Amino acid sequence: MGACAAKLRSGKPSYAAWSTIANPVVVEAIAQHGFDVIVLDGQHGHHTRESMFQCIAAAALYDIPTLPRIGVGNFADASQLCDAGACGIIAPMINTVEDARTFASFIKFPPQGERSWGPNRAITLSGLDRDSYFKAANGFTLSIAMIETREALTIAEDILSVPGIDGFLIGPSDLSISLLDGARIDTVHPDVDAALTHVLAIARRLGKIAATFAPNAARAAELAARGYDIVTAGTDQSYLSLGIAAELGGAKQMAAQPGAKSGY
Ligand code: 3PY
Ligand code: MG
Repeated sequence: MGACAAKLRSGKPSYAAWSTIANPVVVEAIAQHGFDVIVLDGQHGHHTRESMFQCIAAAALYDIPTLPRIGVGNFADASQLCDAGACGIIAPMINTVEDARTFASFIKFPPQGERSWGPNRAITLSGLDRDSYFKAANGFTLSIAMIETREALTIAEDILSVPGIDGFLIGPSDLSISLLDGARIDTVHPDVDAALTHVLAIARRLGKIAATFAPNAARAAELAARGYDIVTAGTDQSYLSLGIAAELGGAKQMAAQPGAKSGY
């Protein structure tokens, strides 16, 4: 867990998988492909607290850290998922300084926050003893606040300055809906792009982690090159679609070439 936080703060881009299918077998399949971290989506994905507990363990088998995304305002889940061994938590719709303070308080132990003691599995996964975990946990259990409304963007510096907030993740879909006053979803609209640059600059100044969502490899590469610390590259549903298209397309192509051998 300490290694996860260090990696995400290293200044080198980390590629995140985005898991929506609430099944540890799928997470194990994803974990074999070299992602740095796996987001478990409990806001719009199908994950429940139970499935996240299982998937944190499934990813840990491959030494891959996990960042669960909780539902809006489900801060109590945030503490419990840290107890279960998550490397940190992504909280959607952090729109006020008060939201940010409350979120951080559930992630950090006193005196910084109010996280209640009980990290049963996190201690085992961290390899630390009780006292060392208690001493170090506030430094490596990450609170990532989602900035995805006009309101949040306006006070991004204040949100990121809240003690105990470790970084931000821009949700480009919701942000575009908000910035375009509900007219449409346009994740590459110039205003969204300007927001990506603006909040990244604030994070660099304050020494916070910068993360965002990219729906595909090309956008992920672009955002990594711009200096983002964590970029997603698609979701498990897109990985499935790409794999299916490649297999089915490949089969049809082979079938059109009589005599081609599979080698199987
Ligand atoms: C958004 O784009 O709004 C997200 O929450 C990330 O997918
Ligand atoms: Mg969103």
